[in-house]
Amino acid sequence: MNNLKIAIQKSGRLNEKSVQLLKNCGLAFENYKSSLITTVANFPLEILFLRDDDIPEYVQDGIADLGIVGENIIVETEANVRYLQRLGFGKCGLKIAVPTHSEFKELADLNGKAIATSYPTILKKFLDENNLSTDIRTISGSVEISPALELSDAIFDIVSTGGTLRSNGLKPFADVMTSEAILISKNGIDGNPVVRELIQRIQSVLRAAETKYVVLNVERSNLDEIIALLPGVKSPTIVPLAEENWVAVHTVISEQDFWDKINKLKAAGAQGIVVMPVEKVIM
Ligand code: PRT
Ligand code: ZN
Repeated sequence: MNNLKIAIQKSGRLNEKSVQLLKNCGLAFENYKSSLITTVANFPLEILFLRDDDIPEYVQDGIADLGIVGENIIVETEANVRYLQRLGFGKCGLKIAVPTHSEFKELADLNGKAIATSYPTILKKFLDENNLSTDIRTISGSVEISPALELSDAIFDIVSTGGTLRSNGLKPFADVMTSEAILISKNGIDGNPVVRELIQRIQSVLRAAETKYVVLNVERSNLDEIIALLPGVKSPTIVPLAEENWVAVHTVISEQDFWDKINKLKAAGAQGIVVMPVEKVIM
């Protein structure tokens, strides 16, 4: 049987995190900078390195079985693929932006205007849903300079920090969609044991990323209060310390829970709090 193939971005914003995710899943591979395809040494998988724009269609057509790509590209290409797992990186918004000092106030002000974008399909759907008759100018790059060149009145593009908009004299006007990297597959391979194993590994890595291992010291008399504060933990490990009547509490909690509870833990007598990263969480 041929190995499965997963397509990831060859270079660009999603490349490094995609590679890191697969490596954190215990997959051993190298030479990925110079080749188009590489074989994983310890798992029945090959990795294809492609331009992100090609990934959804390659997966739809079965040239790759799996892919990691931004949701914006999946929606724009209208590829018929399955969403297996949201991956939590490559997060961004797709927004309509207008010149900072322009008169645009409400969506209807876009009627009769021109918007430059590299995402005409997503934009057209949004304009149609809002009954707007706006001219779409499809361009492949440097969308953000088109209003200054009087090629359009507004733009529709990816925004992350907003810095690019600001430095081009633009401001966000309408939020159209949010996006993040997604693990996709072609149809009909859900039951494949290799796919199931890979999804399980990815999920354990994702859970670990939001989980912390916390150790704290507390006097025995305060222990019940501390345990009551630790959310969702069935049985933290309690270890006696050399100093009489003191114990160390070891537990695993989400980073968010930790920040929510830290002050209460200190008020309840927790001392010497140490927080450590977790590598995998198997459920
Ligand atoms: O070569 P290839 O075709 O594979 O890559 P690419 O150049 O088309 O894409 P790349 O690597 O730039 O982005 C890959 C994916 O990352 C995108 O499809 C999105 O899903 C995701 N992503 C997340 C982003 C951003 N954040 C992002 N900020 N993609 C692009 N940007 C650009 C944006 O277009 C704008 O020019 O960054 C600029 C805005 O950033 P801020 O922070 O100034 O707002
Ligand atoms: Zn691209």
